[in-house]
Amino acid sequence: MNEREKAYCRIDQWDAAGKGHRVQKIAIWELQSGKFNPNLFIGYNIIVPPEKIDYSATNEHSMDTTGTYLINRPNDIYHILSGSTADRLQYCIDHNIDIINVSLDSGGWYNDIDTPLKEAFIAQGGIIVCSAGNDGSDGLSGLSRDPLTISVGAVKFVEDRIVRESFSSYDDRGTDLNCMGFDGVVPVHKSTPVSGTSFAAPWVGSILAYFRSDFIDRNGRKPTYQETINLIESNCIDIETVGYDVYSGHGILRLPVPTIEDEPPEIDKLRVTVTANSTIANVNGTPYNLVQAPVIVNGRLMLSFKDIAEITGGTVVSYDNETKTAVFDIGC
Ligand SMILES: [Ca+2]
Ligand SMILES: [Ca+2]
Repeated sequence: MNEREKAYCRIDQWDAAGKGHRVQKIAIWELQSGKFNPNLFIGYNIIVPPEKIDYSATNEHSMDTTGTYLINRPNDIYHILSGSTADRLQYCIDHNIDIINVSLDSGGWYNDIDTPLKEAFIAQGGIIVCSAGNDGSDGLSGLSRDPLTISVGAVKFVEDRIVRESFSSYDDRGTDLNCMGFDGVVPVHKSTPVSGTSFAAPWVGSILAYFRSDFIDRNGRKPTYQETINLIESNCIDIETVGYDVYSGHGILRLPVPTIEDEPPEIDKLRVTVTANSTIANVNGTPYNLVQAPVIVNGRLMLSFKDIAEITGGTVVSYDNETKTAVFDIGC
């Protein structure tokens, strides 16, 4: 199981070619009451807030969503979100999250999402992937209907054919549904398939992680929202009626065949100039405001750890004043 879907989407070819393997940060956004048993995912990079951990949970939606990502993207970092919608978006902005996955429940639960924070997340290159819903006929709702989210319906293999799942909600406005992903796949922590657009969304999100990782290798930066949309539109296999349609959007998202000329070009070096006692630095020709002016110690120019982390695209996650320990996420 899963091999056929991976082969169809050319994930096996990209893995063999070593393409798209730059680590992406993926946030799993589910209901606050969702449980998570991290013991089912030992060896993977999963960050779970303490209030979400429930060791008795064995079959919860957030774990199936995460386990579906791990089929294709075992080396990415997964953040299980909690708190208010504003808390979650701020967390994703602060931690430079690449992809937010909303599989439970896109329809109706998150209508109160904070619009300026959502736009700030998208403006820094983040993408929100949503399940279309399993109502079958009444159109997308909630976050899935949001024009800025990537809304995903479900297809599956039936013998040698790919068919749309009859429960997969379609798009009564003709503008919201972006593409289709596979459900009926087996998450890494289970032995039976999971079905629903909840698991088609992580399938598409994991393919977007390959695309986005490869884009960063080529361009030295994250793709913008529009560049991600362009990647989706130019890499979907059209199904149902010709062209965009309300049942399947642009079609099934699939990676292109990797070719020799896909060798990533060398990324430009980061050139940083700093001056003692000045908070103005120069990063690749552009003025940059430092948190703290560099000072000369024993004849050497010392730049603060926080500034080094942030110039290279990272963020300082925490600092323990007692043990003098800093934790930072390195950027791309
Ligand atoms: Ca949408
Ligand atoms: Ca079509």
